[in-house]
Amino acid sequence: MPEYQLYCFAQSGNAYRAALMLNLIGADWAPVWVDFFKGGETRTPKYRAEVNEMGEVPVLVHGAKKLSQSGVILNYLAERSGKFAPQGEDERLEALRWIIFDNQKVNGFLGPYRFLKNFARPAGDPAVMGFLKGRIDGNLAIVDKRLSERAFILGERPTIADISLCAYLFYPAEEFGFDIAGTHKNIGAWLDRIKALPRWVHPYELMPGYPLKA
Ligand SMILES: N[C@@H](CCC(=O)N[C@@H](CS)C(=O)NCC(=O)O)C(=O)O
Repeated sequence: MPEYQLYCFAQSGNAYRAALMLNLIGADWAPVWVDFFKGGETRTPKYRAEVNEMGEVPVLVHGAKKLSQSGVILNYLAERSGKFAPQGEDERLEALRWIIFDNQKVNGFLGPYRFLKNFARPAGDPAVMGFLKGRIDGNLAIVDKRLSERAFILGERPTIADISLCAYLFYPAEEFGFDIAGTHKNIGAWLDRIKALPRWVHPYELMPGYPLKA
């Protein structure tokens, strides 16, 4: 049995953060596929009782520990492995600041936007999509500006803040209907730097469940 198990599915950028971290640190891990789309597994009483009361992926199992919230998982793995870890109090707080900003305002809007455009039937109401797109544009501009002055979110080396923020950004542009890397040159160059890290793998290859079965 691998040391870590990760409840996840290929289309989840939130889960990708944890899967990517596990891979980048060279952990011994295996995915546990969650049937989110067809089976509605995260909404079942069984999942909520046995896996995660919040009804979400990712969930990381490590021995007796069961952790959810990708930010918590990233912190746990960084502390255990010493890899991609912020150093010292100032960096730890700075990483946490960007992870919360990401969860709420960057991928926190991108995830639902992509879901409503690409997976939901009927697709999202135009007024809702317009609201989300406005928030996405404003917040991606903040990240792009940050990356105009440094190679990675905290400075010259990658940390868990980068692994959090890239959550949805490697998925195909067609799934959003706009090309983030193409229109934000600093984000594009930063994604290339993350892609160049040893053991980087695309979300659709790293986690099970792609393509979706009809
Ligand atoms: N802030 C959470 C977000 C997790 C999340 O929303 N995961 C989605 C999948 S991408 C989910 O499981 N949603 C189930 C639901 O909301 O019913 C994290 O970073 O782990």
